[in-house]
Amino acid sequence: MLASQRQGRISFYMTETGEEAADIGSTAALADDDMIMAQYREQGALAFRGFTPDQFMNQIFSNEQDLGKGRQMPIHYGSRELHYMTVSSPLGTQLPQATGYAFALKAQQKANCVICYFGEGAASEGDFHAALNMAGVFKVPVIFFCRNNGYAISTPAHEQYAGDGIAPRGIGYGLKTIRVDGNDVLAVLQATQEARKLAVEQHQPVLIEAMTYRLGAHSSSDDPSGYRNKSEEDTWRAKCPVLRFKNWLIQQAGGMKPRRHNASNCIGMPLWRR
Ligand SMILES: Cc1ncc(C[n+]2csc(CCOP(=O)(O)OP(=O)(O)O)c2C)c(N)n1
Repeated sequence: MLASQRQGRISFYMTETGEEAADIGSTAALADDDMIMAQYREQGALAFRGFTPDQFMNQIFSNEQDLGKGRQMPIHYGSRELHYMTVSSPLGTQLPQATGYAFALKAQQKANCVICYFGEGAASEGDFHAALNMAGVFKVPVIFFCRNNGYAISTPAHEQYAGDGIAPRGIGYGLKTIRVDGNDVLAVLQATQEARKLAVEQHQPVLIEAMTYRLGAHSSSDDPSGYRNKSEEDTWRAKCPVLRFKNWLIQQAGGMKPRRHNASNCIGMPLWRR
């Protein structure tokens, strides 16, 4: 899809390289009819729910089979059938919407929850604070899932906030809060299973902060070599969640020695470095 953008076939694209464990591991902990309110970098969650490669293509090419009928920019996916709210561009809008949706689930006495994905950059929006405060006060079944991937486009996390990340804000608003290694798919799965129990069985809103790294560019309009160096990227490439899970599976099978990950065998190597 990124190659299609480079060939001029589509206008825009965004990858989630390096963050696959965060959204896929968390969505795997949910019921199929729990609502997903995504930011834009969670196509793994949608794929996990069963959105097909053809459906992704239909959306990014804005053709007549696109569920949004070509009204949205590429990557603004949505599926009523798969309980995936259509992505909207203004940062943070999904956060208070998630609280409201969860409020309705509670009012209707449904045994479901909402998961709301967002980045650490979006957590600087006022909507983040309104959403968490209302969720804490009304005790609604929502899981706020922060992908702390180190950057908001070119702004590094240490310029985004002066405190200790996003997790302490959950405690401040009276939410159960979990910080997890976002590159460990099994840890994310377990954390979200616990969060779902709290949300659905006790109407306890939960904040999960998954620590991860955006290995790719922000979008097809971005070139990260302008604001970070290759050695930093390589440090995180070695913690690639896909390779970690692969090595774990091999170990479970009592098989080959796990391989270290390096730039030459990277899955999803960014195009601008090829
Ligand atoms: C209200 C608003 N302000 C600014 C933007 C431009 N913008 C789009 S994505 C982005 C960075 C968001 O970073 P983060 O929430 O950390 O998510 P990530 O891209 O790292 O996954 C910005 C500033 C926007 N879409 N909406």
